[in-house]
Amino acid sequence: MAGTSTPTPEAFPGIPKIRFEGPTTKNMLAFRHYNADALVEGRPMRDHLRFAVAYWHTFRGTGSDPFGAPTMLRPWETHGNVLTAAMDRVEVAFEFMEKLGVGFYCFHDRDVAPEGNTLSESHSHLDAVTESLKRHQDASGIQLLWGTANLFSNPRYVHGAATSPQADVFAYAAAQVKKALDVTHRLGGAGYVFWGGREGYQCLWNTDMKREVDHLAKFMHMAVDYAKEIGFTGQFYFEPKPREPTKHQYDFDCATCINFLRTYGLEKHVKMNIETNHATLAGHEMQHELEYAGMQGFLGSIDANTGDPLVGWDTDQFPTNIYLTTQIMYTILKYGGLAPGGVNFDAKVRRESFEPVDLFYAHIGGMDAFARGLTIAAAMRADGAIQKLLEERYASWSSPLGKRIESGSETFRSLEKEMLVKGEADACRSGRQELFENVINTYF
Ligand code: XUL
Ligand code: CO
Repeated sequence: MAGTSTPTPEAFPGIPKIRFEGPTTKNMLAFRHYNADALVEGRPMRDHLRFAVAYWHTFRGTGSDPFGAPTMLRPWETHGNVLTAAMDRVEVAFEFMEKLGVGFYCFHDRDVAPEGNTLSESHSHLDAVTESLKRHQDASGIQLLWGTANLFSNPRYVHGAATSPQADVFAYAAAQVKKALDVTHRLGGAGYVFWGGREGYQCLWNTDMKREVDHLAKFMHMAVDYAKEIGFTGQFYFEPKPREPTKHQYDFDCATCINFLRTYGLEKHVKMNIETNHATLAGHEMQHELEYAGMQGFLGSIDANTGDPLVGWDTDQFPTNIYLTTQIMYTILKYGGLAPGGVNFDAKVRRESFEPVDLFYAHIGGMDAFARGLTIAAAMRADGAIQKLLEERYASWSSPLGKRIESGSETFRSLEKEMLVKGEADACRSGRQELFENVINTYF
């Protein structure tokens, strides 16, 4: 059990603490750009980025895919009692996170503790692992960015959880989320995420959509009420994803989610957790999703990853594209940052990268890509060239007519009168897309 097991040997022998060595280092187990203490816009990089490791991919990912068996070499994965394995894995996780130097992690209840034969056995497994997580958090200073519940793997959730056609499945999911909130609270979690694993449909003929979406809202209200009851003040997040595993998920994209939250009176309690690969599946750019959430006041946290342009599913690869991370960080800075959210690597090493050291390469690359994105975005903001071009494009809105329209003192009638006199609008000006893109490239 917990405190009584013999200490496990190092899981990553020979891998030292990862340090910032600067862009010219030859050491691939070092940061070239992520310098946690370096100030950007007056704040340390660590506070802008609030990096988190995703327990499910990094410590539970096996490398299996729809065509093949697990490939990951994880020497610490014992074949003993599942709870013992879960306890040992906590040691591995904290060794990894301490060596990497991240401040946060995220988990689903069932990633950290095995499901038991009954709900009460599952609860007690989770309690045991939670106490170990708590001890490791206290010893290392690493914090929980957010917790969540896995409401999609177990066959009971075949038709969804909060949107299941069966009331007792809804009730079971409620019991599971109640417990997940308890442990997130116990661990001082800064947030709690809802991602609708199977909250959607495969066939509209057998689906009462109105009823299902009403139930989802009821479920989230129960969570908000329970959080208040236990004094959990962490931020709730809704994570959009348009499809996969269902063909349509009710949390399709930011616009859909925000409409849902407002329709059901949840808008004061829930913000968005936005994931790059999910934006891609929705037919949006990540920057679009961030901008949409930001302009509506719903920007909360991000799941950092990327898809593959030639593979159609949610491949959740580590982000290495600096253009992408620059777009992300530019928009995040524009809307005042992420805290209490952060940058959670909801990303997995690819099936072919099966050695433990690959977990380090993957996270180091992702962290450096975000650090680069952050510094480039800050340079763009300091310089102001893009902002100036943008202001020029909208300059007519600062003219007397533009100001009168924006302030609400014009009507269709008054505008018709004005245009009948003028006869034609001023000549349109070029959008200068290539110029914008060229200016952006000057920062790289
Ligand atoms: C699935 C996904 C989830 C959520 C948390 O695509 O992104 O792991 O981030 O449930
Ligand atoms: Co995610």
